[in-house]
Amino acid sequence: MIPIDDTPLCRDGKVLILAYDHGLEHGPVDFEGVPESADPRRIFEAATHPAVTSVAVQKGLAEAYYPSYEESVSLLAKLNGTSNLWMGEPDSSVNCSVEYAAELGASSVGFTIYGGSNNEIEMAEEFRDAQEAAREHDLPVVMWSYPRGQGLKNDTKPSTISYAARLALELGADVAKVKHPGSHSAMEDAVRMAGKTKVVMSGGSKRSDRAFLRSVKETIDAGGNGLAVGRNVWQRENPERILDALEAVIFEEATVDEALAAVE
Ligand code: FBP
Repeated sequence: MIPIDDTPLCRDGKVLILAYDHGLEHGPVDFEGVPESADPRRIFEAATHPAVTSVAVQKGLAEAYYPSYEESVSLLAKLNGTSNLWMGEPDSSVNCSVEYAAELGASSVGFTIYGGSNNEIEMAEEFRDAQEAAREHDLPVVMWSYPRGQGLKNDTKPSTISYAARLALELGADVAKVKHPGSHSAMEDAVRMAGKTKVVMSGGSKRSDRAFLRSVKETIDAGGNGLAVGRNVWQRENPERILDALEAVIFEEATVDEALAAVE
C-alpha cells in the first residue's frame, strides 16, 4: 500500500473516477440514449470538472484523446477489460502494461478481478504483476473488484461485497471499486473489511438523480471514499449538473436535498 492522498487520484482523501471503458465492456448500446456520448471528447470535457479526480479509459482512448487533455485531466489507465461479445466464464484480457500506462501519462492504473470466476487464479496472477509494476512507478492501483462467475448467484449481496472489498486489501490494491451492497450497514461492513484500502462505489446503470445521489451519500456516510461512475454521469444530457451535485455530496458533506437544491 502506498500513500495516495496526495496523488491526482484523490482530492481531500476522496476519489471520483469518471469511468468510460463501456465502449469495450458493454459496446455501443450504452451510447444509444445520448448519441453524443459515443464521442470520447465529450467525456474528457466532463472530466475537466473539478469534482473528477481521474478519468478511467482503456489504452486506445488514452492514446488517441489524452494528449489534448493532459493539462486539465488526470488519467487512470484501465489495464484489462473484455468485450460483451465474450460469452465464456468471466475473464479479462490484459490490454496495457503498467510501463506503457506510465508512458501515456497515467497517474494511476485500474484492474478488474472477477473473484469466484473459474479464471480467478490467472487474473490474480496477472494482477500481481501489474500491482508490483505499479509500485515501481509509484502509481496507485484501483481494483474493479467484481465477484462473478458460475458459482455466484447474487453478485451484490452484502457478504459478497465485503469479500470483494477484502480481496482488494489482501491483493494489494489502494482502492477497491465495489458495487453497492444495498444498505448503509452492509457498506459499512465492506469498508471495515477493506481496512486501509479505500472503498469507492461503482455507479451502475442510470437511475434518477435522487436514487443515485442517495446511494452515493450512503457510501460516504458508511466511511467509503467516493465513487467510480460512468453511465450515471455521461448518459445524462447534462453531465456537469450531476457532477456539481456529486461534488457537493462527496467533497462538501451536503445532504442529497441540499445537493439537489443547489443544482435546480
Ligand atoms: P458504471 O458507473 O456505468 O457502472 O461504470 C462503472 C464500470 O465499472 C465501468 O468501468 C465498466 O465498464 C462497467 O461498470 C462494468 O459494468 P458491469 O460489468 O457491471 O456491466
